[in-house]
Amino acid sequence: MAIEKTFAMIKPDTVKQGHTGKIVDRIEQEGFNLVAIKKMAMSNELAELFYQVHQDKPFYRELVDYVTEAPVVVMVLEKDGAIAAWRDLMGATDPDKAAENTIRKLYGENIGRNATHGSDAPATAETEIKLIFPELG
Ligand code: DAT
Ligand code: MG
Repeated sequence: MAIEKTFAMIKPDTVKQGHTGKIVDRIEQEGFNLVAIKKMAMSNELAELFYQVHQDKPFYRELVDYVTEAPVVVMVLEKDGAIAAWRDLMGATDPDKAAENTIRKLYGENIGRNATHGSDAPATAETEIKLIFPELG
């Protein structure tokens, strides 16, 4: 496997509930290098761009409203096969279907409010990192 970077986000309700430290601890335990981390408020414009691929989905507006309701914690994670590794650690999109002890199983409320985000492919990871961490460019 190759060393990869992925983009990770802890969504607003999960941040508000005080789960950030536990999630970051878990990320480090799993051997990811925490390349960058910051807490930020996503503007409506940024959230719309970030979720552009879902703009025709029925849940698009709900998704944009969710990630803009309070600050998020965003990260760049690095590891061998980081993209799949972070998605594995998060668990399935629907927390009810996520494996035991995955982050979405532990902290997700439902398929819409599912605690965290992770890039799904190398091209997406690059786009998301550039959009949210322009200062790393
Ligand atoms: P993932 O975040 O696992 O990559 P996705 O890219 O298919 O999942 O969807 C992006 C987000 O949209 C997901 O994290 C939560 C929301 N979402 C997906 N499917 C949904 C649905 N059926 N109803 C409501 N929200 C949904
Ligand atoms: Mg996705």
